[in-house]
Amino acid sequence: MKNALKLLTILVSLACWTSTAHAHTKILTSKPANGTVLSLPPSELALEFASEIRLAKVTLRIDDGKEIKLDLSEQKTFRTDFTFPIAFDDIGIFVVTWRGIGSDGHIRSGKLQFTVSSE
Ligand SMILES: [Cu+2]
Repeated sequence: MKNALKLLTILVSLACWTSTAHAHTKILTSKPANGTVLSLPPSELALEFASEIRLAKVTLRIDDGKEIKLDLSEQKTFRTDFTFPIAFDDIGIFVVTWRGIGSDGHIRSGKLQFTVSSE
């Protein structure tokens, strides 16, 4: 009985420890930042994650129209920083969608958007 209580105490404290220590990989900052309105299209997209992630797919969709898959070939390893050149000059709403596997093995995905407006 005493041992069972001891085990329970260990399990409870372990559960608390893992829940506070565990944080899923998420975006820390991006350039352009989420929600930004720009007057000129950016020349690159930079993503910085809070912990290492191996991205599997990053797409850029413009005004619900054309969707561009960004080239990850040089950035296939686990890392926190990713940079993609953007070589087109559309205006409108840009939606970036990313998906990858965090360093804790969990599949993570997210979205951010920015606007390029001529006004
Ligand atoms: Cu996780």
